[in-house]
Amino acid sequence: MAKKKGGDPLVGIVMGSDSDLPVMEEAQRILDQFNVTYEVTLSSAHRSPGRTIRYAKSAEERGLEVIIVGAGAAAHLAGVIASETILPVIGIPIDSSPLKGMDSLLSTVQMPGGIPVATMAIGRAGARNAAILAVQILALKSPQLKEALREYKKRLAQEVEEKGKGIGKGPV
Ligand code: RP5
Repeated sequence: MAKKKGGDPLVGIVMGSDSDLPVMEEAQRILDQFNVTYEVTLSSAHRSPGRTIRYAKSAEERGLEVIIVGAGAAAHLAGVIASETILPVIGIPIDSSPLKGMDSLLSTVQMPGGIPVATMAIGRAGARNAAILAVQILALKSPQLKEALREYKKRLAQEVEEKGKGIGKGPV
């Protein structure tokens, strides 16, 4: 069912189509940076509903702690998975349709009350942030991940300082 990366996976990454992979690889890249283990699964709420439900129902007992879901167009995948698990589900709207992700943004973020999906930005930035949010959730019980997140934020700030030097002299 799934491709596993680095031991027992803590994060499940699910996407609705192999065409979503280039965006979802950004989430994998960030989890790799933090040495967080994950598995990657292809399943569609529409084309393979049975497989999707089996995935969601078994996620917790298989040891996953967070699920990241990317889907495009009329994107029901994150909501369907969230309906069958108590694990936190982070949704990434994929810009794969003629509406450039506005359709998937609305169908992922506008969950009716009772079944939350933590919805990120459309596309690659959303995939990146989904992975960081997953690490933040895991960090609640991991001092190492907390420290790694602090370092990550420091690096982001340093990059701005460095890039700022190339732009010109500012007040700070
Ligand atoms: C969604 O439909 C997938 O998540 C994908 O973003 C979109 C298009 O899928 P393909 O037709 O490229 O397989 O279910």
